[in-house]
Amino acid sequence: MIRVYIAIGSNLCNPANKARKAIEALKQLPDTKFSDCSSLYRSKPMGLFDQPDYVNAVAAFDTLLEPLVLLNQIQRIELEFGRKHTMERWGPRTLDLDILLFGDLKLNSELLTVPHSGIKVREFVLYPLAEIAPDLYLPDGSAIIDLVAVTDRRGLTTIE
Ligand code: A4P
Ligand code: MG
Repeated sequence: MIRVYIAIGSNLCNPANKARKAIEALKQLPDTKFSDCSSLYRSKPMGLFDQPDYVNAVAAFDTLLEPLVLLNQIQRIELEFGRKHTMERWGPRTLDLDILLFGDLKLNSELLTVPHSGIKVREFVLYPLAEIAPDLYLPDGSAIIDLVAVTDRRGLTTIE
């Protein structure tokens, strides 16, 4: 089994509820065993500022799925949550699921980039990731705690 980390983001239509339901949907993935999930975090929008705050979280799983099959599965869940793929880049979204890490795999293809291109600079990814995997190293050797230490929270707060 390969350890994968998935980022969950939502900022429309009761995002905290969406995030919780997305985690439940991810737990149903075939050939995949849920391991852990971070708290839910409220974060300031990155990119376009004139949009609601986000709710973000990170979940950890062990999977037998191939990377592109996993991508396909999480895109199916996004669509089930009413995600419209015509949406503006960095604009508001009902549910965004991104593969942050797929074991130690480094891949840069048209369909899939892992580690996720934003992983090292997004506070709403690094803090929840460090919560569930404080000893984690990225495939390039950087320690998650070192990345967190140099990353501003930008108002990131945990949700009860
Ligand atoms: N793709 C490539 N690599 C991956 C990967 N590792 N995981 C491809 C998932 N997908 C990956 O994604 C576009 C294409 O990226 C997919 O078809 C897949 O083949 P998308 O989700 O359809 O488009 P998007 O959401 O507009 O792009 P992306 O890159 O997911 O958006 P971002 O960069 O994640 O920005 N602010 C806060 N506070 N919190 C957020 O969660 N999210 C965004 C979305 C903006 N601002 C935010 C947040
Ligand atoms: Mg995405």
